[in-house]
Amino acid sequence: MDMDAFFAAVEELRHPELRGKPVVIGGDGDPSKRGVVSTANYEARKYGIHSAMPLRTAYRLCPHVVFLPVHYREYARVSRIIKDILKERGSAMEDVGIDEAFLDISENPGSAEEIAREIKDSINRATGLTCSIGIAPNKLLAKLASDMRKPDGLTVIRPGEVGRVLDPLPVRKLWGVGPKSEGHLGKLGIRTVGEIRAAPLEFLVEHFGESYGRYLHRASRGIDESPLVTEWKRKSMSREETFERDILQWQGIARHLAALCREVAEDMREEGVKGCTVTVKVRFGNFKTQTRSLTLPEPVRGVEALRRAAFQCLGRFDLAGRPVRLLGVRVSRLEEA
Ligand code: TTP
Ligand code: MG
Repeated sequence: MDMDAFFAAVEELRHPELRGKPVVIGGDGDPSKRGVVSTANYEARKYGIHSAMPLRTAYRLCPHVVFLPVHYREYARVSRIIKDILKERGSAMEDVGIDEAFLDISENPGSAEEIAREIKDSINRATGLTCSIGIAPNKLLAKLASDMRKPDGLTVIRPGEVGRVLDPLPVRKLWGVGPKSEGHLGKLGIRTVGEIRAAPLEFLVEHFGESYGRYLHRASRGIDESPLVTEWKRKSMSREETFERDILQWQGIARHLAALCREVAEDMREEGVKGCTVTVKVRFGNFKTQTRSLTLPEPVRGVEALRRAAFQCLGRFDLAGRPVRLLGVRVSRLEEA
């Protein structure tokens, strides 16, 4: 499930007079100042305006766009309502970002399409907003499907249709293919998912390395066995911090991570627990959220061991050039100290 033009849609609810007008949400809403587009509504996208574009450029493309500042707390409030609706309707939910989640409905009775329709109705009744839902046998395909008929879409990819649906798509549509890989694939004459699928595994491994080459080989066939990551289970202790301003400098991130470790270690000491798994969560400036975990042979309890593990996790994020908006530390698999 992915909400449609999320920040803009929430603002349009708060300001009904905006309906039908091109709207851009970003920075403090002043296109003469520095800042980028968080999102544009579908009206504004007609002018070529999109997320991450400088506000100034958006203004140049369409001077009569209505610019509004980001009211993150309001969007987070609406997001919680939506996630609560989802959680009640599946056996597990993976929270991907402020406007996006995976829901496991494989154990639900009834048709998946009917469940999706009911979810769309409930979200719309509770918030006044529309979302797009993709139904598929795995996360990779469900994510693709959710994006295929935006806004207010509902798309099903059945196991037998994978080739027909995937083959014509540009490579960028595959999860994990960014602009860099797109360029690299393009130089090899590969522009569609079908063309990746036609490439031999050895060819992909030769050009993209063992791990990513194999990933492309599988993903182009719609194969994905990754489980839902239901983060922040209750049997854990965690602390997180959203920054006043996104942090770009590694030193700043490191300082906050160390402070969070101290707090979690203190919480653990007070509760008299220790735990084996340490997880670091990073939410980037674009609100996409990732976690990296480390499970140790011996449970950690002191701040020193926790910090070592957390920094090992931090080292596994690709932080270069990506502003960080939130940092979290969690210790799970708790037992009594
Ligand atoms: P998206 O789901 O990528 O975009 P969207 O919901 O605005 O539009 P769509 O209908 O295509 O799904 O992102 C969700 C919200 O996250 C978006 O409303 C604003 C925020 N965001 C940023 O702040 N910066 C970004 O670069 C992106 C991509 C999103
Ligand atoms: Mg969205």
